[in-house]
Amino acid sequence: METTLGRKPLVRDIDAGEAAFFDDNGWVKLERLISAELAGQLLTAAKTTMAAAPLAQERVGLRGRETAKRHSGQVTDARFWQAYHFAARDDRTEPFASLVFSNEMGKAVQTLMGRDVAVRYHNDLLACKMPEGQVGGQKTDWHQDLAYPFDRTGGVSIWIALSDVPPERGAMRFLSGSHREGPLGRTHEGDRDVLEAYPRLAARYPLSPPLHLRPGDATAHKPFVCHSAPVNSTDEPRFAYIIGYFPGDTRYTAAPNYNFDNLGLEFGKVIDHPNFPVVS
Ligand SMILES: O=C(O)CCC(=O)C(=O)O
Repeated sequence: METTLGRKPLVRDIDAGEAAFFDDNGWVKLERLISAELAGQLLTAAKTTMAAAPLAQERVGLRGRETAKRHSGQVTDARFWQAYHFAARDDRTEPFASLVFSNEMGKAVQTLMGRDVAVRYHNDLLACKMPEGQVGGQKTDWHQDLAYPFDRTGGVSIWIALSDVPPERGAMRFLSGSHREGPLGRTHEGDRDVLEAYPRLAARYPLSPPLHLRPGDATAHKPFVCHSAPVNSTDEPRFAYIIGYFPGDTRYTAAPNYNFDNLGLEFGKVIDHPNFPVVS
């Protein structure tokens, strides 16, 4: 696919130091993963897309991911951000689609996965954390990314700053190394977040430093690393684009999930469906 950026690489390579840091800590900051120019184009497209879409009346928290499909084409109130799903997969909006399905992104993710397996697209999401007090302006609770019908871990989430994201605009924090705990439950869907449910985590794993992400900077994280984000205490929205990938040999557990139900996937078989294309 061509973009207005022509044939320039859309995503830079991941170096060995970054891959090793990711493996140890469960997250890594990737400066200038994409160019500031591409981030600017994505920001313009994000603003246009979200301004044109109605705000769904129903609030959709993490629990509400199951209902997110009904909100396709709408902005949803996910409490800790305003969300717009699948700008790349369903709308094929550029330059989202070119970036998400690019071989270069696939290669970068494969380096982070550290396995010689195909990389499959999982999802893409615009996550606009609004200033505190507005719809979608709450803090992101401490959680792991657990709600998927995968028989294995090994996925990678790429979180790209489209606008300037200093710590006080809601940059993510991680408990470095906490991915080694394994699954700690879907605690963010109860009354307590994962840190409240497992207070020992705070003593066991160092809190990542406050991050300042400039447009085009990104973080990558593993599904089991505990992560959160503070409220956006500035008066500008925080625009992030989150893209998920999973290992191509992942088998289907048939756990209910709006994004996988009713696709004809078979329990125990490799997830192989046009909604989850191999990108590398
Ligand atoms: O952007 C945030 O506030 C949190 C993002 C997150 O939880 C994720 O990408 O898994």
